[in-house]
Amino acid sequence: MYCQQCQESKIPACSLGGVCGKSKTTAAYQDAVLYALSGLAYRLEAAGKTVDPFAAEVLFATLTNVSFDNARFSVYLERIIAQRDRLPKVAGEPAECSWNPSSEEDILSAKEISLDAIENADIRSLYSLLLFGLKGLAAYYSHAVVLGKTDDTILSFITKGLASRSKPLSADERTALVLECGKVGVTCLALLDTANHAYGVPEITKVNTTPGNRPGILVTGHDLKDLKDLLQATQNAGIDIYTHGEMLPAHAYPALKKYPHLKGNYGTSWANQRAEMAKFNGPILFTTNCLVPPGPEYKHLVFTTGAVGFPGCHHIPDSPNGKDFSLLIDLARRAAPPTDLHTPELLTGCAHEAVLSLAGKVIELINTGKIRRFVVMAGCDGRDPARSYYTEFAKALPKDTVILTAGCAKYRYNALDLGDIDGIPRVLDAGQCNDSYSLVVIALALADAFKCGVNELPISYNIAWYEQKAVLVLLALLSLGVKDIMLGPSLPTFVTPAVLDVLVKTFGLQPSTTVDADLQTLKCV
Ligand code: FSO
Ligand code: SF4
Repeated sequence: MYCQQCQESKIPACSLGGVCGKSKTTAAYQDAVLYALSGLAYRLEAAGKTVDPFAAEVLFATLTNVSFDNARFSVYLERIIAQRDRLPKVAGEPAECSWNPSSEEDILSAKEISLDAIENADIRSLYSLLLFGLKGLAAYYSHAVVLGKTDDTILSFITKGLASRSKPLSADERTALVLECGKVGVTCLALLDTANHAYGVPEITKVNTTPGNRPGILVTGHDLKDLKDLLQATQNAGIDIYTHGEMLPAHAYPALKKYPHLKGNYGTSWANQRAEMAKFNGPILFTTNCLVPPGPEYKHLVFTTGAVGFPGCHHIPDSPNGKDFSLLIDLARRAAPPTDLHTPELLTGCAHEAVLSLAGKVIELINTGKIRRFVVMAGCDGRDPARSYYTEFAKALPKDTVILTAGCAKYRYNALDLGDIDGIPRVLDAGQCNDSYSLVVIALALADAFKCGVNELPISYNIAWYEQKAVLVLLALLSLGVKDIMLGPSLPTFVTPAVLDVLVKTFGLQPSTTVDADLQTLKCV
């Protein structure tokens, strides 16, 4: 096992099991499907074809905290190999085009499928950066596909990226692929933004966090369609639906907030789920990451769907007639109401349309000096105690600064009462990490209004990363020319000193340090 893909990676890699709970066997299955996908992509590229959305689902399943289900990885692997073997062989093709394990032992003993089989550390680092960006891209693309939006140029790039694994490319060529991944990432985030409008334009919305006295179902992850379908299936069922973690921004969509039994949000970020979910009392639906191996108090209440999987938990598969939530609903009917966690009301829905409808006022506040700076504090939350830095940073920001956020990073400061500036909230939550595009649209609109480049704006970036969607968002920002991004709470272990040097020299990427020093560096004080 050699996994470095998330911020919790041991140094240099998780090798005996993951901090995330991933076993050596699951890690081997994930390596196996990724290796086989590269072989499939190589043959598809040679035939002038692209991977299909199934490949995006497989990539999504290998993202941190999505699937721990070896049986499903085994089914994925068979399907990838069958697809690959129907394609013509290519002269001089790499070993991944013909790898065909016949047992779990074959998978566990295959050294060549692991990323550390790529001997040159810098080439491995650049391919890792690309592969992890591709995982984020595939996750966002899968969300868009579910809502009926597709784009073949994205599948074409996923094919090109996966096929590059064993090609004799130079470091410069691999760097170019990484940057191209960011560019395609912007296209994909824009596609997803359009797709999410299936539920209307997000509105700035206050979200209740006090549970009612009926039993409920807790919905976590990022898949808005699963939530919508469940809301539809539970009308008049005598139960309430609650959002958790990255599902909080769902309350801002007109087509979702119209359901009176969408009762509120329960709990905070994914990192606190074991303590919080044990108190929910009713069933929990995981539509995407982040899934933490559940504790015995509530494991029997955990349902997964989409790419998510955990052995021993009930999985609700896709179906042409719609997903069957009946078991989940039956269980909810017999549950006790959620235990009150006594968390404050939250604000969400500050996506680009809502913020830009206030653009006149925002520009006036900037011109009069009442807003001195915006700080983009988007990204992920996590278990690392060092992440209390983000709470302290938010608290220490002067009162004439505004935080722009998206993703679960916001849970480090969205319950603080940071007030407003002449009615503009000091924490503007654009939504999920899936909605990071909103922050780009806001920045580009301000650059347009002030007739300057995006780096001349009074905006600083202090991004928190955890998993591979954040890698894609970072690459997307770099591809748009955003400079001097600060990244924390620690730099990826998969980035070698030489690769980091390129990122520092070309983009001014910098690690976060201490609150006081970073407030200065980011021109916040
Ligand atoms: Fe968070 Fe997890 Fe949205 Fe990530 S729930 S950490 S970037 O998977 O997806 O922000
Ligand atoms: Fe370790 Fe993160 Fe990989 Fe899990 S996903 S095995 S915590 S590097």
